[in-house]
Amino acid sequence: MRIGIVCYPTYGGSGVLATELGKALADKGHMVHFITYQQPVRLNAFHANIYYHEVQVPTYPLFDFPPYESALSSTMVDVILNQKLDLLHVHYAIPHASTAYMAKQIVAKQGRVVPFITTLHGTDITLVGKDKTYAPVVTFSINESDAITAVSENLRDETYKSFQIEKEISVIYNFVDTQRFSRRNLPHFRQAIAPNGEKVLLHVSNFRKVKRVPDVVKIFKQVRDAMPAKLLLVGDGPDRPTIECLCRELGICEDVRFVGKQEQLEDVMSISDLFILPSEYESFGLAALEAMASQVPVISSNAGGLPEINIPGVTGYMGDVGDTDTMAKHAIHLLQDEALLARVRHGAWEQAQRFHIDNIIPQYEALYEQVLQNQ
Ligand code: GMT
Repeated sequence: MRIGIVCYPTYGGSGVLATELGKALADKGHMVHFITYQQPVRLNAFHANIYYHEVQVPTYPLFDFPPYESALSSTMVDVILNQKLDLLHVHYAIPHASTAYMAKQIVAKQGRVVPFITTLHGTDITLVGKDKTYAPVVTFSINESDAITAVSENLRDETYKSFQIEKEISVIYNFVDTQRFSRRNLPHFRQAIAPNGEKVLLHVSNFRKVKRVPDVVKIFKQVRDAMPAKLLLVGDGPDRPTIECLCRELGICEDVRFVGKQEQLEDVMSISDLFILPSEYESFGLAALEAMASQVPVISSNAGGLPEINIPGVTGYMGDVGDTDTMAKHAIHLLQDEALLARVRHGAWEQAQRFHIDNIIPQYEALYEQVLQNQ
């Protein structure tokens, strides 16, 4: 198939998932055309079946807000017509579903029928999409999609609760490339981070409010009071100054390392003992799944879709949102019991195999086939 993929190219779960999906589809022989405003972060190697079309947004002094949606729809039209796309798959509803709808209408005038599939990822529904300003367009464009998918049962249910959706939403879970995310022995790296045999706790995110990164720091403080430990914070974002202040207040700066946005996430995961994700909401928690594949147990909140992947006592433990005491207690208990830790590490790894890329990609392919047959 000739597939157009539209996503946010930045450091974030939906863009990562969309890019990994495109790469996997290309490996299976499909022609994949990424349509984004910059090179997606994980699109970092040449592939004969992958094409990249950059959305250019011309500016003009009249525009306080350059019309990105118009530029995106026009680029979609151009790629559909010139690359003879069979379908579009857009990730994150805002504004990708409405721009796909517009492109579909335009090419229809030229006799081309090109369906579009919308994948809902989380905040497009639970935070931004619900905002009254966007809700009518989001509802309309989701309903106009030829197929809709959500990355967890929780997100599907939240979507039905928040919007008047008249169509079926299929759940297709996030996936992980277990070859890439498999634990490797990296003694030099581990030694550099934890020179005295300290336990290594890890958090990866875009440091937005919804991630509750200050809770990660509070959990870490309790763990560090109980045993020698280091905290690695991967990513960056608006909450960073608050997090730095909290580390200073708690007097733990020398044991907390901000390592920025990392390409080689699999290496960081390979030297970690626990992954911490205390989010306010998480439709799925792709980074937690990547940690599990790397045999890193997960201490998380029980928000959103997290209970669909993090199984207490099997892959890690959970606590209520904001209950840092419970999450810290679980972390300490797990790190102090070597036998339990080994069992949970294995449980995490086993759970990740359920979400193996080879199990999930055929679900998207089957959906594409079905959508094309329905035209
Ligand atoms: O987590 C983020 O803030 C990034 C966000 C995105 O859309 O880029 O991630 C969402 O999509 C991921 C991939 O499907 C999910 O694994 C994340 O759980 C989800 N984030 C939230 O729901 C907060």
